[in-house]
Amino acid sequence: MLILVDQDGVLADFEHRLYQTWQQATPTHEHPGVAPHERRHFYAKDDYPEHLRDAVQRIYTAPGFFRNLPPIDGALDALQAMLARGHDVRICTSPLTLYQNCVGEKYEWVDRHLGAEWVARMVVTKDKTLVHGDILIDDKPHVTGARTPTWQHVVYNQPYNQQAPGLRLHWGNWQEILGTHPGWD
Ligand code: DGP
Ligand code: MG
Repeated sequence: MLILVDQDGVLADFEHRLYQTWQQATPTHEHPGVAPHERRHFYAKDDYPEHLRDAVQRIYTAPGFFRNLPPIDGALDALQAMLARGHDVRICTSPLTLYQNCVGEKYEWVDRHLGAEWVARMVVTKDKTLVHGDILIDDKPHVTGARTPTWQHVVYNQPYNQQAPGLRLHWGNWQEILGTHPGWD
């Protein structure tokens, strides 16, 4: 199978780093920040009051934010295990429109945590429906674009996508969930 795996919120822990940076940078009497388990909207900004959204954006667009995201537990081992099982695995990620720091740092992140072989496996696009695949593992509840996708979206489980229907995968159950797919063996 050709398995597309999203980066932010699936491999790299955007949410914890954002919360941690907010807490370090902002006096808690103004706003304590939205803890990862309290996040309800896919876009972090939408979980904050309107007057604080620019401040949230400044955090994730700042130099070093994407470079320093911690890997989500189990994610890197899972990628290697999928590859070892004979699947073709690609990292399929959407850059911020404010791309200046995000794009290069996403590549740096993959190089640092997975190595050059995986840098060559990156597909960076705003529209994931234009990418072929059998499965897309992604934390976005509804992945849409210009075409009907060839892949089946398997939702990576996060507090902000609980409304999404269908199979829910995380790095503790991924073999079980993908094992139900006809192309797995
Ligand atoms: P992906 O994980 O490939 O679906 O990309 C989603 C991107 O959106 C990722 O870089 C994280 C980013 N993101 C998270 N919260 C916000 C937000 O509030 N506004 C914007 N523009 N992007 C956000
Ligand atoms: Mg994501």
